[in-house]
Amino acid sequence: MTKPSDLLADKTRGDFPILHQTVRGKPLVYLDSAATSQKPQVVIDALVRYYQHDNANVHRGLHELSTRATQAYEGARGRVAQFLDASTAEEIVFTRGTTESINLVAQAWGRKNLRPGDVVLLTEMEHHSNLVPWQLITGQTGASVRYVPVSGRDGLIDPSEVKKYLTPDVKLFAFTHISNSLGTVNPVKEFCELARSRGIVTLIDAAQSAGHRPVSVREIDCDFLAFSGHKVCGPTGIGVLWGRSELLNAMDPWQGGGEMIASVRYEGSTWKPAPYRFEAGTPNIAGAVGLHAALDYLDKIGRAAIAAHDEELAAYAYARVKEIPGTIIIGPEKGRAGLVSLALESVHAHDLSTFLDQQAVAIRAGHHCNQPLMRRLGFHSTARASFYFYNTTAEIDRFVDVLREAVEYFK
Ligand code: 7TS
Repeated sequence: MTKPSDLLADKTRGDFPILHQTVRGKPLVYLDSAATSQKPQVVIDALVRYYQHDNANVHRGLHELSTRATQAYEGARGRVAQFLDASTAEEIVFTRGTTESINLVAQAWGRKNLRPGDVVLLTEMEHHSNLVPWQLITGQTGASVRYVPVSGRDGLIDPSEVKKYLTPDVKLFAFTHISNSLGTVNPVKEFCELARSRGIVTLIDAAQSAGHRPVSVREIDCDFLAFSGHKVCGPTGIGVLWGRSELLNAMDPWQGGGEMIASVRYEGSTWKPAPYRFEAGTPNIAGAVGLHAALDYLDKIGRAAIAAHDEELAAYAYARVKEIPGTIIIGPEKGRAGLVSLALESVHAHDLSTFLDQQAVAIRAGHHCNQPLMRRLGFHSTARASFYFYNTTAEIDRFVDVLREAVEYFK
């Protein structure tokens, strides 16, 4: 097995203070970036600078600090639009994260457009956050949810299956770009084309993809796309919903409050246009500032280079883990995103992650908010190592060595 180049990690690791620590006396090996990425110093600095110099509320005051805060917040919106290759900043709604973005569409779009007998189509590999919001809104509207099946433990979705499931009663098709437990990269452009030709609205969960590969909403030609700041080197508590202007402006607000209204009378109110009608109350201004810095940082590295690094590390990890007798890896062998989920015949995933943690190797164990998928594949839980551009081949080697020790220990 040829070892991947560590060029990108060598270039960037110095930017992440958190990675340079020992845990229980051993150097930290952080392999949990699918849960949340670490933050480079430039992002931490941007947050501190904002609070030290510019902090004020947005869109309301006419004083200098409020003007600066508003400019920073709206500047971040423009930066996100550029990041996603969107046509205007008005298509960017700031939310708390992917979960809130999807709930927003489920509630605001769903309430207006779903009727008894309608179907929301999902896939079997969706994260709970692209599943439960649809169960809620279909329960409220009398519509129902259907799932395009996953092929099996190789974790693929066949576009011809998608075609079969895109029946005339389907009003919206929501699916993940990259599966957080399988590492599958779905052909999103093809899925959107199939839906569009049938007049079906599409939503892409880009939580695992936006910071890991170039994502252009124009090229993919979807209707909605959601991602989280904290998985793209940004702060927690800030996320994005991108939506086509005409769809956003046809939706009613889902939360009411300050700053989202055009006018309020005791008898009733009218709304601002999108995106403001969806941003009730004081937003996460510092989060948007931090996200702006994160996107600048990522694009300096280059998302195509990040994708190549992810894929190389994943292929290397896959091959090395497979050498260990008794391991079952779920998800595709080729073209996988930067993660490897595995189950061991002899060791429970939680025991495994505790054992790894004793050696300062941080992974995630559990159902990964994919309970129905785990059940469908015949597991309660798996252990997942996930990678980003700052991870090295040596870290994967360390992970595999400790994994082997665990197998011996629990024998
Ligand atoms: N969609 C996918 C595909 C995800 O992986 C996650 C988070 C979400 C949505 C939700 O994102 P949030 O930022 O709103 O929470 N995934 C994981 C994970 O794999 N481990 O921890 C969180």
